[in-house]
Amino acid sequence: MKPIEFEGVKSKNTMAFRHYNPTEMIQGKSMKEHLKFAMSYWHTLCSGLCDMFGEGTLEKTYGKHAPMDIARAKADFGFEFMKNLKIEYYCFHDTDIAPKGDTLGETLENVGVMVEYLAVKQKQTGIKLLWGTADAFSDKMFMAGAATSPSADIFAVTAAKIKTAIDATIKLGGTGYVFWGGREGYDTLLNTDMELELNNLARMLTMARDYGRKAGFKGDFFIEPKPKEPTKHQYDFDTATCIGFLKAHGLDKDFKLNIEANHATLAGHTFRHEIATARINNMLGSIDANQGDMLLGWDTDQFPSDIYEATYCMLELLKAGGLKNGGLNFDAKARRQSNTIKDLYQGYILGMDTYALGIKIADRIIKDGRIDDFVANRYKSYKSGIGQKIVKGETNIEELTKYALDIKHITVESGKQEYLESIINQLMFC
Ligand code: XUL
Ligand code: CO
Repeated sequence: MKPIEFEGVKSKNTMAFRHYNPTEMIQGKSMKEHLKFAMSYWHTLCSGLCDMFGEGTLEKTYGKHAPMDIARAKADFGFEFMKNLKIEYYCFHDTDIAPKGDTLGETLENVGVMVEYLAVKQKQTGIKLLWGTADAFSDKMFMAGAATSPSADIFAVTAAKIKTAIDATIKLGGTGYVFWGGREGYDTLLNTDMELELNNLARMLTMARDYGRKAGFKGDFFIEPKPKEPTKHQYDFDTATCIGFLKAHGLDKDFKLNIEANHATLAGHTFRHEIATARINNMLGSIDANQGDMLLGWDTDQFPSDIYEATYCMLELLKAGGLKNGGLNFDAKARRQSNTIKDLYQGYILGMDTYALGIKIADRIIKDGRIDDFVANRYKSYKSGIGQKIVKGETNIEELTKYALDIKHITVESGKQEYLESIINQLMFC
């Protein structure tokens, strides 16, 4: 496979970048610094593209038979794949990189062996770990949750897996550690002590944070919200819920959000809403870049192709001043019928170009200034007079009542949504 090159917008080659030009400068930083693309180990190197109704359609054993040989071959393929795509980061679960052993001890040992192997690969290629995580959802022992399991033994096993994954993240220089509470939720309150489960979840996050800091982890812990699937009701429902939970348990200084596009839509929000909620709370951490299908009610994890979504995401990121310890991880898989390695390359190229075009348009929107000016002007009544007093906390309900009684004419101006949308289209298709 030849490395994928930037050929520019005139190119019709779907095995080349038309927009992603790593060294192109936007607002004083190169595209690759802004975007920090990452490969998801699980979808890219492990998933055989099976679905609930059928087996996999793409073989992912890399011509090997013994589990540890497959694990090493997987890593070899992955690093070659990232090099070819100019992707400088990756993300993994413990279970992605190493096979399960006969005992928990053996499983964790396998992780340790593969961490050494990955460290060498990183050194050889300059590719870095963005974030690590523990899979505490796929094994059947987690059927009723991990940190929120009714079994204290499962809580302990979860702790052991998280400790090992934090150690792996530190060893490999990862700048983030993710918690996605896949089964941290419930299907029915008839069998659930929600109060104990939520407190146990906080206990686990607190222990993990304390251990990580003690062991020298300087990066961010991330929570990845998702409202449902696999459980009916997941505790980390959306960004606002997670922020409330983190603040209630004193975890908001160490934790930020890892926001996934498809999870946002499952929660009934736009992707931009979730990112903006994290941004205004100073808790925007990282992005899982993918998209869902509006006609399917589950997490389809498709490669992002929606330029509007990518543009609004990049607009928020630019406003937030970028992602410090996070990046754009393609938590995305090719469709089941797209079952060749070439499809996988084309999926990544599509996703990377979508975001590269998105940041170019976001930059145009900011430079054009009409949208920002409109919003600033819409709230101008808070810049002086009574509005300024409200914002500065210099008034009270009695003074406001007196003021309101003296108002002669009230005008609420048009919100001009159509005007604003036409500006977006002008800037998008120029
Ligand atoms: C599942 C999901 C996970 C997390 C990491 O929907 O998004 O892959 O990103 O556990
Ligand atoms: Co994800």
